Amino acid sequence: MKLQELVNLCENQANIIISGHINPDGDCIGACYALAAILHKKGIHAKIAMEDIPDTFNYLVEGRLYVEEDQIKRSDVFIALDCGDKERLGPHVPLFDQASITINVDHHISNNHFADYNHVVEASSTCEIIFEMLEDTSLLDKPICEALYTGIAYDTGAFKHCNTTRRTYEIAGTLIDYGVNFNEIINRLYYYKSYKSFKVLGLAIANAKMYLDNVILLTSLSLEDLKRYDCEKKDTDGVVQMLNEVMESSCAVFIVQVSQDTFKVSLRSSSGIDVCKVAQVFGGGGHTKASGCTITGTIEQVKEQIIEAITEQL
Ligand SMILES: [Mn+2]
Repeated sequence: MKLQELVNLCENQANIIISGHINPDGDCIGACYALAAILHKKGIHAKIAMEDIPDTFNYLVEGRLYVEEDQIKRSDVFIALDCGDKERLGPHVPLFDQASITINVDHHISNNHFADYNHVVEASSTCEIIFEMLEDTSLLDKPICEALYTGIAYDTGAFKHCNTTRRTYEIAGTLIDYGVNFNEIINRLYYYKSYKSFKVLGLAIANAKMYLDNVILLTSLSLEDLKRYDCEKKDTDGVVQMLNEVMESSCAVFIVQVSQDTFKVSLRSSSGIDVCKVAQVFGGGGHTKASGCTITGTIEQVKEQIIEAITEQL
């Protein structure tokens, strides 16, 4: 799908909504902001429906097109970005169902083509796909490039995951030509952290244990652990990446408690283990080397089930 096809679908429609997955990440947020700004330049005024955006991405939100959730009442066209299935739209599912035209632009291999128009492509990130949808680069400006760069840098782990291609670097090069402060963005995405999240990371590392003869490195944080450092789930970003840096293990598992009986599980693989398949066992999804899911039960049950699902692959 090229940008013009998307523009044609949006033309003469009153309520155009751009949205992404629950717990929006750098790629999801970057893609939504970039596409909204690009469409704006084409005379299409879309609104972004998104949950609370983590503070890390404040630099993208300031002065950009953004509408408070409760101001969005109707949708005629719904564009889902970086979202593998309809359920991942979370609170925005009703807006999706209401739309007469639905569009799905995504790079998750688990994507189940849930919209009327599905542009699902193998790429580093949804932001990379959006860049490729442009017929030419004349619509780009610094804020759009910052948003696209954020998504690409985020989903490639600052250009180190194996989803990074020659093309990814070429696109990043074009974005840098527009004055993107790549050094500051990568620091914000991957290195700057608050003192409290630094401390909670330390606890997660201290709790980490090997399972299955060094196949899995697993750690967890309970609500109590989070409370101890005045942290929320969002302050634990980066824990699973840190685990994945340990050389001896093949996959990293981070479990964080989000309510009494609900746990969010993040998985990373540095081997042949397909963690997307593991997440799918529990209704989650993602990529072969990075995925996530939500499981209910006790922490011990969650650990056991995840270890069992990984064992299936050995
Ligand atoms: Mn993505």
